[in-house]
Order: sequence, then C-alpha cells, then structure tokens
Amino acid sequence: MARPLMTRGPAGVAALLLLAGCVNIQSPLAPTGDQANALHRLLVLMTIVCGAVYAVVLGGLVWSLCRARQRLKRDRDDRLLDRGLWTAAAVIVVGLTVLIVGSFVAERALVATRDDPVLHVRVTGHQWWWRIQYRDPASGGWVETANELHLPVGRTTRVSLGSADVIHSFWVPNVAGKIDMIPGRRNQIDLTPRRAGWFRGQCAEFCGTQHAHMALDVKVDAPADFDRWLIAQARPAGTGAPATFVRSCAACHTVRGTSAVGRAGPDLTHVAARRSIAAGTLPMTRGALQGWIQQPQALKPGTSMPAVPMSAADGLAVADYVAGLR
Ligand code: HEC
Ligand SMILES: [Cu+2]
Repeated sequence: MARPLMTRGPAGVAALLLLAGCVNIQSPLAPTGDQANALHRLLVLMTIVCGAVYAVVLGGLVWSLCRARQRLKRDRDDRLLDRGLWTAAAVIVVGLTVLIVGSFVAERALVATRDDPVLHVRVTGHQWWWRIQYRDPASGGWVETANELHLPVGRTTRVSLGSADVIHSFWVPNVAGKIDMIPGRRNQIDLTPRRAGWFRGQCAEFCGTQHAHMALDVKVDAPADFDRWLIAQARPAGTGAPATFVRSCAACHTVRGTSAVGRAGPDLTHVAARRSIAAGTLPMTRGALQGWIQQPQALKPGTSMPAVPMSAADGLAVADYVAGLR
C-alpha cells in the first residue's frame, strides 16, 4: 500500500508543497478576476517597496558595523551619518507615497465596475453552508441553489452577502478579495472573472466547529453556458417525491415542483448536479449521498441536519430519489 506523502520525510513534504503549487484553484497569487488582479498588483508593489526599505536598513546596519571598527576621523563620520539619515528619510517618504498611491489605485479598481450592467446574486452564510439566490433576468424572481456558485466569464456579478446566524466571510481568492458576512447587514462585492474553470472558495471567518467544512465550489463558464445553466436551475424538479422523503426531509428542504418547501437546509431541487455535498465535505456520488443521508453527524459532527431513522429500503429509495435530482 502506498504511504501518504506526509510520512515520507522532507522529500515528501517538498513533494506536497510542489503539488499544492500546481493546484491554483484557491490562491490569491494566481488571480483570474479583475478584483483579485488589482489586489495582486498591490501585493507585488508592497513587497517591492517594503523589501527595498528592508534592504536599505540592513545595508546601513552592516555599513555602520564595518565603519565602527575602522575608527575614521570623527568629523568625516558625522558628515556621512548626516547624509545617511537624510537618505533614509527620503526613502521612507517616497516609499510611503508610492504605497498610498498604490492603495488608492487598487481601491478605485475594486469599485470600477459599479456602473456596469450586472447579474445580481444573494449569498447567505449558514452554519455551515451557503444559500445562493440568482436574480432570474427572465422572470425577475429569485432562483435558489446552494454551495456552488456559477459565474459568467468576462461579466460582472454583484454579490450581496448576509448571514443567517454568526459572522462568516466570503472569499474566492482567485477572483476577488475577502468580505465579511454579518447578521443583520448586507455587504456587497463585485466579481469579474476572466478565466473559465473550477475554483474554490472558503469561509474565512471562524464560525464554529465545522468552519473548515464550509467550502464553496465556484464554476466560471462562458456566458452562453452560464445562461443555459441558470435556465436549468430555474426549472422545477420533474418527478414526485417518495413518501419517506416528504415525511422525513421536507420540513427542512425544498424540492421545487413537489410538496417539499422547507427552508432550514439547502435547496435540493438540482442537488445531484452539484459537484460536492454539504459545502465541500464529500464529493457528489451516489454512495456519498447515501452515507450523508444516513449519518450526517458522523461526516460533519454538529451539522444542523439530523440522522432521520428509517428502514434500509426507505433509505435506498430516498438516496435514489436525491441522486436523481439533476
Ligand atoms: C432538521 C432539518 C433537516 C432535516 C430533517 C434533513 N436535513 Fe438535509 N440538511 C439540513 C441542513 C441544515 C443541511 C446543510 C448541512 C451542512 O452542510 O452543514 C442539509 C444538507 C443536506 C444535503 C446536502 C445538500 C448540499 O447542498 O450539499 C442533502 C443531500 C440532504 N441534506 C438531504 C436530506 C434528506 C434526504 C433528508 C431526509 C432523510 C434530510 N436531508 C433531512 C437540514 C435537514
Ligand atoms: Cu462560516
């Protein structure tokens, strides 16, 4: 059996770090959105300016240590010290000015999309999952889904953020900066992704024991694909729900088109079309769904979904039904 990389000493750790470097779906150092780009430029500028100041200070320290041994004439040393201090003051003033201008430019870039025609999305944090609602351009109503955010490439999406319980924080580092989700208040962030593909977000404010299991899959699509996806999401589910589902699950979950209209948990109308289960806790497979439905507390201890006792046959029927909600 293959041993995990971590147990293979320094070479294993190095290999892990290299692997981590390849998977750039959750990194502010691999920006693929306008807002993340602006922040990345500011980060580079800060690193250069602070690095230069650090080098100058250390250079001065080394220089003065060497000078101290040579016992030069006093007045000549005084003159050099004078000049050195003036240079240091100038470097600080110029460096701070560059940083102030840099932050101002970055800040402007973050709000530059303010007047664009945009798609509106509401994201609400729950312990420990994400409720996601799209403003349907066709009907003007809201289309609800959960735990997977889809965005059209090259267009600006305005996300309005809130929380149903504690403070969470919305962070999809490849696309934009981080912003808190605060109960009783709505914050806004614009996302303008420039590259299609899968990315990963993560709740960035400790929000309870399963905070680490509060991830967000993000799919950036060509606008036509995105429009198709939204139309599919707006459709109700086709088939009627089995009686066990209505009895055991409908109090908390909605499946549009059926009598299940619960609001305590994620909308399940198209849950099987998502990539993962329970905010990135498990990959979406038939087996994982069945395991989650039988033992949510074993897989995500403390989650608000209880294990509902039911016969093995009923369990299979419910899992089959949920796995078919595409
Ligand atoms: C008391 C409320 C409650 C009941 C009853 C309940 N659930 Fe849930 N369910 C939740 C909550 C809350 C979550 C989100 C959990 C999390 O991610 O931490 C959830 C998550 C899920 C998910 C994952 C959804 C996603 O977007 O990843 C599935 C699937 C699911 N429930 C199916 C069921 C089924 C099937 C039943 C009936 C056997 C059921 N649930 C009963 C509250 C409930
Ligand atoms: Cu959270």
